[in-house]
Amino acid sequence: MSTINIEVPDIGDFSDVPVIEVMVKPGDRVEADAPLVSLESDKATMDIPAPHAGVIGQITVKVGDRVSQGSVIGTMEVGEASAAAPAAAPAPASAPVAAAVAPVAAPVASAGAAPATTTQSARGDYTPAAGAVALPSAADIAAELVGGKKAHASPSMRAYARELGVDLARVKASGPKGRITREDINAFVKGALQAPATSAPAVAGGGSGLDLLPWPKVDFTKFGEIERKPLSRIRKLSAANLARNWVMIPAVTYHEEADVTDLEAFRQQINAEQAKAGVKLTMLAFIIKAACAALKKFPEFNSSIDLQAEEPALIMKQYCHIGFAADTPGGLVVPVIRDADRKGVAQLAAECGELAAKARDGKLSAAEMQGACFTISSVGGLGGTGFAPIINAPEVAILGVSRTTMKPVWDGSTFQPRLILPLSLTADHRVIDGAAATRFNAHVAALLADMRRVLM
Ligand code: CAO
Repeated sequence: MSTINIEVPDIGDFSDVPVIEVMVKPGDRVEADAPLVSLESDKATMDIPAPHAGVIGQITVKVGDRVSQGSVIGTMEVGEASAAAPAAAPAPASAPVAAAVAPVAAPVASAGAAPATTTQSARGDYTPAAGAVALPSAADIAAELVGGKKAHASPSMRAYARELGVDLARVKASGPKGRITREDINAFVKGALQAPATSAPAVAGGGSGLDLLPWPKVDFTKFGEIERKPLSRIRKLSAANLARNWVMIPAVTYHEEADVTDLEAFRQQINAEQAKAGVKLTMLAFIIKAACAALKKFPEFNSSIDLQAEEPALIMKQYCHIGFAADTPGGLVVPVIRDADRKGVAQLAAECGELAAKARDGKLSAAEMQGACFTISSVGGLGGTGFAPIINAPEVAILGVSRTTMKPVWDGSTFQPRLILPLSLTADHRVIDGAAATRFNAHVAALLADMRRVLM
């Protein structure tokens, strides 16, 4: 064993740089390149790495001292072999992290591709060729720029945070000048682990979680008068479900048009004939009927994906329960019609009416909103030319229906006025490819154009 001086390596054009953090103490055993001390100039933050593996003898600098290349910051005990070899050429300081806002622009573009290096393996260099540089994550930078919060942390702390998937913008700093220390990150992780499972994800980035910005906090009273209204129970529940479904399902929406001229004429004729009997066939009931037939023909649309099982699988359902979105004063709910495939259009229309009324009165039971295989969201009574509905997980598709309009359709020799119903099918791309979705849509359109096909 021998004692060597720990010197500040080549730190580029910087000199007289203040020490902002001392990360080791006498007696600590460190690996080669482990960060010992952090420096921060007005342009950059950098770590001074251990030149060898060994035991720290003493640290002769403290926070606030200024150092330049060659300054001795302490001593360490190292093995004979390592002392003899490259002591004269200590590893360079780890990559500087831009402290000012402007130079951050370049790392934003490359941060996603930068390897998530641990502090121990980081052999920092000023040249990009070194590869393992401790760049801030996109989330760190974005949060700092957009949220106005600048996380003060050394490269090693950024690397440590990245290793744990911690968003530094959310960590409370306790170090000098508002710096984030290892203890701060540990405390944040501990807090996140102890938080209830329902709280927002505490960690982000690292390729596993969602590297999302924090929700903007705005004092709206600065801009004018406001009124604060509590969210209804339905809105709170559906907000959480919709947000999950929106971010977790790789969904694509496919648009189609159905010529419902003949169907609408038939519907009106039956309604006129049976008005006295109180029968009212609705467009929604016909669409449910057509959807059931299409689900039979394309069974993957009547499935759910089970990714939690040891062996991920598709659950193919042998039943056909259809949900339909109902607008209520409290918010959106989705009553479910059981075994819709076994019911006639009149019965479907009647059940839809009853369930929608119950929904509006807030009287739907939980069972009446469970078990749907496929959902239909019709805004046709209100308007719309097309929209992208959000899949109601664990279903794999949803059909959006907008308002029928009379359109000129070319029949080969002349334009004919035809009643056209816009269909918007959103499908989970993990289960349903674009070709299958388009076939499904086209089939539903063909059924609605001629409901006799449902019998086939
Ligand atoms: N195009 C044109 N008109 C349509 C239509 C369409 N696609 N669908 C229905 N209509 C007309 C009907 O003809 C009816 O008019 P008349 O009373 O003159 O006959 C009127 O709209 C109401 O139709 P309806 O009684 O058949 O009701 P519905 O089946 O359209 O709707 C329900 C029932 C529960 C779906 C509806 O009340 C509702 O809540 N819709 C909103 C759903 C929603 O919010 N979806 C979005 C969810 S995602 O945010």
